[in-house]
Amino acid sequence: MKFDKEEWKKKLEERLLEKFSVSLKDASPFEIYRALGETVMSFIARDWYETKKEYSKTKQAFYFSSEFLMGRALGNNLINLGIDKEIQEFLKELEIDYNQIEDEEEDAALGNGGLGRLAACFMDSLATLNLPGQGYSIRYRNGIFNQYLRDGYQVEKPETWLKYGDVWSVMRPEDEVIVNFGNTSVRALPYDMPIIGYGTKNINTLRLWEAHSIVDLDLGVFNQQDYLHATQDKTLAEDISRVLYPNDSTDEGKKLRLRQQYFFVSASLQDIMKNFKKVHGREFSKIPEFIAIQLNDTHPVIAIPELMRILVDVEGVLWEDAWEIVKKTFSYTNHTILAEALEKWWIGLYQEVVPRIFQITEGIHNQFKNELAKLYPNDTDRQNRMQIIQGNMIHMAWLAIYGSHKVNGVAELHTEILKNRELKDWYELYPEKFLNKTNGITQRRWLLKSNPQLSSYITELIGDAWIKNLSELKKLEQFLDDEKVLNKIWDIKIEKKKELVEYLRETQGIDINPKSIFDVQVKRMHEYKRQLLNIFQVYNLYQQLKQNPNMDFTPTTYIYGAKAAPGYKVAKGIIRLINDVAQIVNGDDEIKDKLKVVFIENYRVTVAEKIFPAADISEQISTAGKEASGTGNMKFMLNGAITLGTLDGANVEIAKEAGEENEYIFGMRVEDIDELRKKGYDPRFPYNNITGLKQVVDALIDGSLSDLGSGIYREIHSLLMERGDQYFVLEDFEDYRRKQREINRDYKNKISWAKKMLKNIANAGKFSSDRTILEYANEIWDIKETKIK
Ligand code: GPQ
Repeated sequence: MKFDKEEWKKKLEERLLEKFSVSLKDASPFEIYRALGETVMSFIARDWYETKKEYSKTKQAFYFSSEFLMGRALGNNLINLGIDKEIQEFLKELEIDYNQIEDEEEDAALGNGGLGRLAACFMDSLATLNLPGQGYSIRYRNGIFNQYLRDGYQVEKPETWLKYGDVWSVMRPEDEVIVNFGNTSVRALPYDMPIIGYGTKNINTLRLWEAHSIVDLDLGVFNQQDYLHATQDKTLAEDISRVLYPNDSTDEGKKLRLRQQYFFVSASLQDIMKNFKKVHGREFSKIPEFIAIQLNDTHPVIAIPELMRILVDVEGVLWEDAWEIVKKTFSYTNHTILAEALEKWWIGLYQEVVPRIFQITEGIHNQFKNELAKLYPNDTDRQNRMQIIQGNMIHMAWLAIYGSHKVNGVAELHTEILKNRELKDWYELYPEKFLNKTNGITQRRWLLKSNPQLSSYITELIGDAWIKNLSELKKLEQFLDDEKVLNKIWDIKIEKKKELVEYLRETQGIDINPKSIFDVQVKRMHEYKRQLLNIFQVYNLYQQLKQNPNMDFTPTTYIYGAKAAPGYKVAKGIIRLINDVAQIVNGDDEIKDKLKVVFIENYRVTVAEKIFPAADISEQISTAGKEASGTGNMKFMLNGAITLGTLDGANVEIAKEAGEENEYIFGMRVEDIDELRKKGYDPRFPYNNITGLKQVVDALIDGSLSDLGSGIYREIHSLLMERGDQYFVLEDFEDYRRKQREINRDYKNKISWAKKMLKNIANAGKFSSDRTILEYANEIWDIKETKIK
């Protein structure tokens, strides 16, 4: 976009006056933020409209996801429009601090973690690649909770991003639809967020539905007798879009959750069908030629019976014809093999919430049951394993696979595990449905925006084509032996570390040495991610440094950031444990210049943008086979952090791209775990035989550490020692500690370390979400570039 300073100034002044009756000179940061946002919205309005018009003529992909973890929009939008520097300069001339303006924006935190952030990165890539793709979800009034620490324990407070409204959404009352549940109906009111592509005029859309009571429509209901009942009804309806479920990779099976899922899926399908009919009339057999719908994990899978309902009940299409359409329209992404995440609904609840959808689901189930009986007449075990309804439960993943033409995992290893293990029966039945789509991240937010220093330097070295084509980074390999370049990327890292130090001093009052190694683990708190292994190593290190004060040691800062699901006691206990160790270590005068432990409160997208560029070590230490992909690992790599990780998820591909010698890979692999399981794993073996391990584990119960009486440390101790240590924390401890020592030595050699950094950056090209999205576009959705002029 061309930037005309006078025009912007005029528009901004007009907005401030019209909206807040204030002059530019007297406006508060909030007012300026708002006016800036509205000015951006007014400038993009025409392109947004044009994009919609063009897309309606072609095949479009719709990304159905219960989560979109967008973060802030202002900075990203300005960058993608190519006017960020100009705006910053312009504000500076007016003596306005851009950072202060930016800080007025709340994160749009409509997601828990990786799955939601992936959806957000995909939106950026779709728009940048001029691809007709749109997101659909819920406009939760409260996103993921804000986390505070009290006595080292997590406390949750509601998140309220819509407190003052949202400048980046446009309400579209003309597109409102009614969603019918068994006994009630609710209004679904859409809000559209523009998704601005980088360096293009295309502006895609994320449509979020807000739930309202139908009584708002019909004031006649508010007669005297019915008043109380009517307000009750209103609350019930509005509850649907009130709050994001705060569980990451676990299923709660709650009624409100099912209502949320059906609500947004039904509204989205009605919307899609309305637009389809405007262009194609009743030629429903053409639906798969113009519509592709991606089901982001099982959460939106109820879309399969819902589209059947719309086609059969509303449009009068024959069941058999409708089923053919459905199968060609949907595809499904699996994001986990954790059993506790695979959604299953109790039929009683499902029937109560969506009775007609239950009948249709039963119809699909019976149809498939008959197919199975013909396919495997002599294998009733297999028939039973694959039933969509088993006992009293509806298996949403099974429904998804049966009703989709493509099923994908999110990293090579993950897809292989699905094919050979979790979904083996299904892969044998439908080998042609299965494919891999390794996740990716957008380099616009995760390098260009979050690390302007490294971005400019890369551009200085190889030009700026990497912004749209990340494999360009490979050209950096020509500088692997150039000490000037190596020194410079080291210096940039130090600069980013200093910025993080400053931020943590201001927000949490902590003092950190920017020359120490920044060893970082940021992600949701979960046993399988093994933050416990990390903190055990730190505690062991602390004991060693106490015993041996002259030990050769490079000062290290261990940094953590993680939210725990509010009902997940063990995860909350581990947060307390980290803070407990932090207090001991940081409070020890003999140690505090060597070792520091920091827990960053309320980890979220905006803080992540400060953390990734400042990290030296990227902790990716999940139990092999458990992390489907990971995407934080890619953000670290792109910013020159070295992976300390197991061969799990996309770590495998990261090590392959950068060379295993440029990462610190440790621990059991998937096959080793299988073997050990077969042999019988006894955690008492490492506990008794690995030096120092016993002291660490026992510290949980011998009074060295304190959970302040909650009993959670004893619980963790028992999970390890009496209940089999199912994530192999003790088994992997020794190898992990060995790699930590190696890192500590290697870091001293600045040039060889910087070379590793550069190797990682240069080989991060594969992990752009642009690559991922192009694969989805070509191999699953069959959508084509549709560029706006
Ligand atoms: N993931 Cl099933 C989530 O963030 N939430 C979920 O509910 C499920 C998966 C993650 C997964 O754990 C990561 O390994 C992936 O990188 C991420 O999805 C995106 O695929």
